[in-house]
Amino acid sequence: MGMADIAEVLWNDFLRHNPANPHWCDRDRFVLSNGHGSMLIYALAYLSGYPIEIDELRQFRQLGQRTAGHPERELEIAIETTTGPLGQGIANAVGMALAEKVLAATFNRPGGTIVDHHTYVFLGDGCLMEGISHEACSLAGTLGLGKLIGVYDDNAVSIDGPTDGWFTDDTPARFRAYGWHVVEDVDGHDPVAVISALDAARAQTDRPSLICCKTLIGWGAPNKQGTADTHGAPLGPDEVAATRTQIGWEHEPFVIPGELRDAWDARDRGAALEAEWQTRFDAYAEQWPDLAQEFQRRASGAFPGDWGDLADAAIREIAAEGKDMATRKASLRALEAFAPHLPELIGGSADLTGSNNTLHSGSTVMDANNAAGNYIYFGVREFAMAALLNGLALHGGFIPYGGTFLVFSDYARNALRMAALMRIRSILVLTHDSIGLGEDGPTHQPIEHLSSLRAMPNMAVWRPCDAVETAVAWRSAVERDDGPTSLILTRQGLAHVDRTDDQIDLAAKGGYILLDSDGDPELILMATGSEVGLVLGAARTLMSEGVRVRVVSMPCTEVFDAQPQAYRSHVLPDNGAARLAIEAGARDCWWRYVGGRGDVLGMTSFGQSAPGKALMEHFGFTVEAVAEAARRVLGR
Ligand SMILES: Cc1ncc(C[n+]2csc(CCOP(=O)(O)OP(=O)(O)O)c2C)c(N)n1
Ligand SMILES: [Mg+2]
Repeated sequence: MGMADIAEVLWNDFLRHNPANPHWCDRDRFVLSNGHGSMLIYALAYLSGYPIEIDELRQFRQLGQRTAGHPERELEIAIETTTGPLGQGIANAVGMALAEKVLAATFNRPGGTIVDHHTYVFLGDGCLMEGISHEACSLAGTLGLGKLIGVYDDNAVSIDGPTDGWFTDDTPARFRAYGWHVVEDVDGHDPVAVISALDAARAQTDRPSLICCKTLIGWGAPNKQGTADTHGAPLGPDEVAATRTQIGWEHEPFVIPGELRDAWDARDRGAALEAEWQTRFDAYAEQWPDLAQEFQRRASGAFPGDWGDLADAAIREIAAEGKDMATRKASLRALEAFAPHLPELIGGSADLTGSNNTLHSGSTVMDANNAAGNYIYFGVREFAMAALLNGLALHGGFIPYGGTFLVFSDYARNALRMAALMRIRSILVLTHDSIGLGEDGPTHQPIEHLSSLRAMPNMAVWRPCDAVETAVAWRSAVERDDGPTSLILTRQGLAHVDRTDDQIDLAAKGGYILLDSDGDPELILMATGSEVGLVLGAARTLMSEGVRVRVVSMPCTEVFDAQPQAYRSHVLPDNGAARLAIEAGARDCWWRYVGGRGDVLGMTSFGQSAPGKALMEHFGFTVEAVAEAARRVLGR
C-alpha cells in the first residue's frame, strides 16, 4: 500500500514491457527488492494484463499458487527474480543493469540500437541495512550503470518498529558517495513529484540514480498506517472497512471496475513497443546480418552449432597434453579452450584474479570507460559478486562466472542458494579447496564447505582431480541450463591421470571407474580432487598385496546421483565389497556411499598453518595412511 502510488506512476507512465511477451529481450526490468510486498507485484501484473487470474490473488500464499509469500522467478507474470532475502534484489538489479550495458556496447551500432532498456528496482530500509546493498551499489556507482534506477521506500519503519533506534544513515549522502545521482525528499504519494523524479533519473545516463521517496507504510489504513503493524499482518475486518471509507473504494473485494482495468491494461501499448523494437531490429539485421544472428543466438541461450564437437575436441586435446598442474590452473586451461567459442561467458573475481585464474587471454576488462568487456574486477565483494552473477544470468545473453576462495563461498552463500532455487546458470570458481592450500592457515582452509554446498538442493559441486576432469567439469557447468555449479579447485599441483577415451566420456557422469582389478572388487576406494592421486597410489600397493581393488573417481556426487540406477550400481556394486572414501574436507556427505562396512577418511577439525604438504601428512592424507585404512576396512 505504501509503494502503490509510486508503482502506479512507474508502471503506467514509464515501464516499457509487453504483458503478452514477458520474454521480450529489450523490456525494462522491474525488481521488487523489498519482496515482502509481493502482493503489489501480483496486483501490477494482474492489472497490466499478464496472464494471472484474480483468483490467484485471492489465493495469496496458498499451497501450489504462483502468488507465493515471496515470489519465485516467474517471468510469465512479470517476476524477474526472487526477492525474499532483503538486499539481493537490488544486487540482482545491478547485475541486470550491468548486462544491459555490456550487451548494448557489444551489439549496438551507430544508427542501430537494439539494446536500450532500464532496470528499475524498489528497495526498502531492510535492503539498505543489509551489507550487500553496500557491496552492490558501490560497484554500480564505480561502473557507471546509468540505466539503473532505484526507488527507496523511505517509510522509517521495519518489522521491529520505527527505525530511528537502528537505522539513522544519511542515505542520500551514502549514495552520493558511491557516485550515484540522488533525488531527495520526494513525496511518494504525490504522482507529479514521482514523475519528475523519474524524469530526472532517466536523464542521467552515466551514473545510477536513487530516488528517495518518503512514504507511509500501509497508506490508506487510517488507524494503522505509518506503523509496523501493517508490515505483514492482515489489517483485520474493521480496519479494512475503515480503509475503504478513507480511500472511497466502494467495490466488492477482488472486483476491479472495467474502466479501471482498461486504463491499466498495458497489452496494446506493450505490443506497440515491441513492434517498434522489432522494426528497429529488422533494419539492424539488414545492415548487420551476422551480428543480428549472433544477438538472437545469445538472447535465446542457444549454443553455437558446432559447440559439441569443439568441446569434445578441446577435452581430448587437454587429455593428450597430459600435464600435471593445479586444478585452478587447469580451470584457466579449460577457459582458454572454451571461451573463444562462447562470447557469452562473462566473468571475474572478487579481487583474487591471479589466485583464481579467472582471467583468460581473451578477456577484456569491463569498466566505466569500456562497457564492451567480458571481465569484471568485482573487488572484495563475494556476496555482491554472486548476486550480480545471478542478475547477469537472469537478464539473459550471458553465462556468468566468478571466482573467490572456497572458504569465502560462505560470504556469498545465500546468493548461491538463490541461484539454486531459481535454477540460474551461474558458475563459481572456488579455488584453494582444502588444507592443501597450506600456509594461509585455518581461516583460509575450507573444511565443511564441500559438504555444505553439496547439501544445497540443485547446486552441482565438481571437485576434479586433474586437468581432464576440470575441463569436463567446466563443460558440464556451461551446458547446465537449470542451475548453478561450484567448481572446487586446488591451489597445489596435481598429477595427470591417464584415461581411455571411454573414461573421459564417463567422467561427465560425475562418478566412474578409474582403475579396476580383474574380477569382482573386494575393496572400493573412492575420492575426489587431490585425494584421487593418493587413492590410486594406495590401490597399486594393495593390488601388489593381492587385493582386488576398484578406484572410483567421484568429481560430482550430484551428477552421479542423477544417473540411472543401473549405471550407479555398475560403478558401486552391492556385492559386499568393503568401501573407503577419502576427501580432505568434512566427512558428512560420504557415509551414504560407503555403507555399513565402510569408512571415510576426512577432516574432523579445522586445519593449521603450515606448508600444504606437511598438513596433508599431518592430517593423514598419504598413500600409506589410505592403504592402512583400507586394510582396516578389509579386516586385514
Ligand atoms: C535477509 C533478510 N533478513 C530478514 C528478512 C525478514 N524481513 C522481511 S521484511 C523485514 C523488514 C524490512 O523492513 P523494510 O525494508 O523497511 O520494509 P517495510 O516494513 O518498510 O515494508 C525483515 C526483517 C528478510 N526477508 N531477508
Ligand atoms: Mg521500511
